[in-house]
Amino acid sequence: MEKKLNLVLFGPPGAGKGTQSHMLIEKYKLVHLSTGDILRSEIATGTKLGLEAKALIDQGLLVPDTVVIGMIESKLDANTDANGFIFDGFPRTVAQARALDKLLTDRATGITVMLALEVDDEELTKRLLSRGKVSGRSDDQDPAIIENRIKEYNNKTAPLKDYYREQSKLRVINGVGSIDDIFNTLCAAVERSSVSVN
Ligand code: B4P
Repeated sequence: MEKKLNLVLFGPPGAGKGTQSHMLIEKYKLVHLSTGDILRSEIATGTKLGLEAKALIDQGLLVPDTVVIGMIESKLDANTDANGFIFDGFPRTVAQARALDKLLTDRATGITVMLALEVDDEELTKRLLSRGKVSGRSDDQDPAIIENRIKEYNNKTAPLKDYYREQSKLRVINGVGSIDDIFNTLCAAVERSSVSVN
């Protein structure tokens, strides 16, 4: 198997996935694949996919699996020379995780580790509402939509921890504290995991 570093950055909405991804890609020279960012760019350019995604995102619901899996596949194929990838906000369902495993196996690689940021609901709501004041993101402004996003996470996404635990790839990281301290903990987990696979 090719020795790429492929990280899944996992956690509830507002756990810090985007924040930490930007620091991790710089340190490990990885390609950042954020399904949330790709969807927001489709919305900004007003594509058909973007319009369909907006209707769901604005209710705090997940976009269909087939849509996000297709987006990830084309990004993998556009970056075949990458040292590895950070999957930020993907996978979010068991179907997405299975599809990702297949896409990577077909390309002679696999997930190195899944880093799961844990943050309590009260702190998540506080962070998202505060980002909503500056980002203009419609899904960050209304406490009822944020509650739906957390519910979607608990129902459809949290079970993925078991999926990666069964593969011995789950690392749980406390996502409350300073951004730099959390980053250092993530890097230590990445380094332990990449030694064990190489
Ligand atoms: P995403 O774009 O993935 O984003 P997110 O869950 O909102 O946030 P993230 O965890 O990245 O938070 P951030 O670092 O920015 O998803 C948006 C929507 O797109 C989803 O609800 C869904 O509808 C759709 N979607 C995306 N991917 C999908 C998929 N695979 N399948 C189906 N649908 C999909 O941090 C949040 C805030 O906290 C920031 O303001 C940050 O500054 C702050 N913060 C970060 N770390 C902190 C810390 N340690 N202390 C204090 N504040 C901190």
